[in-house]
Amino acid sequence: MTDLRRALRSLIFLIVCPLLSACGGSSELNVPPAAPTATPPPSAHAQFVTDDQGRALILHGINVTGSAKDDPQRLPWVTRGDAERVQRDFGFNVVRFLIFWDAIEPSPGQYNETYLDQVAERIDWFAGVGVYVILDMHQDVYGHFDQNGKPLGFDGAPSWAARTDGLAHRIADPWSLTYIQPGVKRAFDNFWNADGPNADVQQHYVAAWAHVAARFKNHPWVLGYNLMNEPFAGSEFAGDFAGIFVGDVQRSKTFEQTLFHQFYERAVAAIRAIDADGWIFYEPLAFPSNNGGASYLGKLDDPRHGENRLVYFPHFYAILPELTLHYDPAKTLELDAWVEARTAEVAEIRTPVMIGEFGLPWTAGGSPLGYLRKILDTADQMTSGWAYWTYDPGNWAPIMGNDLHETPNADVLVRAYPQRVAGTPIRYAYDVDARTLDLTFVERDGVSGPTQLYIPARRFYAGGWHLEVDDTAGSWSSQWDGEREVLSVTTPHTGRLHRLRVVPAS
Ligand code: IDC
Repeated sequence: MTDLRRALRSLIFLIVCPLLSACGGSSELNVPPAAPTATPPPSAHAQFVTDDQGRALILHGINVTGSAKDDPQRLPWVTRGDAERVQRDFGFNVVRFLIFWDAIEPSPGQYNETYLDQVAERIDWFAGVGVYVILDMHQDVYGHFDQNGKPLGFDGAPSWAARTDGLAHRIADPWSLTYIQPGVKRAFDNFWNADGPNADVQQHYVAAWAHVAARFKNHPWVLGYNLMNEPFAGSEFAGDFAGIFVGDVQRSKTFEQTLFHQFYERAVAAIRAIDADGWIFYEPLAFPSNNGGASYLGKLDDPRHGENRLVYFPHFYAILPELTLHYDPAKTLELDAWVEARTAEVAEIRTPVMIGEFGLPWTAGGSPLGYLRKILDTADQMTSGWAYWTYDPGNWAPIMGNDLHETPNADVLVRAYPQRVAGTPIRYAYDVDARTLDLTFVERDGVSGPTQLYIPARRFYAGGWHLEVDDTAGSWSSQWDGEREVLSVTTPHTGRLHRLRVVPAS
């Protein structure tokens, strides 16, 4: 590793069919068939989240919303109209919906059903337009207040569960530096140390999850549960602030493999006792993984019968562009380190992976849109999808202003993609310049229903588009839903690879 790379690693520790009413075979072109392949090539895409018909789900969406952190009721600002808009205008099929422990359990063992009712009402808005919801138990710097009511961090735990043992803490700038305040670290330590005098804290958190799971387990559009946003190692955090972070990786590694791993296993077991089928999302320690550092958490067990339904849910941020608000496309060290680290981890854990957060203001210098595209291309190559940060009007978002007009980020976040694949995707990719979507997949036993492609026809294909299919057997068919802009393609059961391609008609 070069010195520069090491220094950076240390730093990053911290921180045409639409014109025709029906999209029948006549509008498609056949391309030469691929050679039959008995064994699909190895792929980082081997594992996928699946729908109730066994189809691989590729999820594109957005976080809803950062603003909920400071809302007295901990609710996002969005309306039913926004739920409709994320599907109609942006083609999203998922939202990562922020929920908060302090709203769920304001006093120990007392759950706020009114809050959960309000969350349920909003989930139904998204469900009504066919958008899945991942419930994200959000925290940033542990919680708003410590046990004495003194400001501690930004959101998350109720004050009764924020045991700082009288250690000092104050809000720092940028906000994420607040994590290294002694009182904040202690609150996390008291959370992780599940056998100590504060064992009740984690027990309550896990029980609160079981309560939430009981409430939502039968909801067909609640895809699953994200156990904790951006977990932080407390005093085991590998680093300290001295202008630059110098990491003690071994300490952090030990923590991840013991207390942190055990916490996840407890939370998974508690949810599984209630809900055998919901997908359980989990994040690596945010620092250093957000910015390209490795995670040593290792594989988690899912006690359910059948295939694991755990989803690795890291965030993808690069510190330099975020702090300097400038992205130089020639400097991709941090982004490359992230890909390297996540690829190695996914190869070990064999779990679906999805990016829970990423983002940058479109007003940043250099090439902010290039930054987003690079992450989106990466996501196509190695994940089941992503959720952008965040649906709060402003420079980060695809919308801004009182009239909620689109920002330049919108045209980048909207991409053609396969939403449901009737088998296992081997490869999918959207070429922004050519406006071409490629999908290769292999059939899988037990899967029913068509493959569904989202094609942003109104936005990007004014001249129409063509579907190219490499199945010459002739038994494939397709149907275009112009309102949702979703193309359903039924491919013949040939037992081999299928290739679909969407290209602009002009
Ligand atoms: C940010 C919000 C910002 C707020 C801050 C602290 O955008 O307005 O002041 O949180 O509450 C994350 C976190 C996510 C952050 C986001 C952007 O998960 O909550 O939101 N971010 O900074 N990790 C890395 C970046």
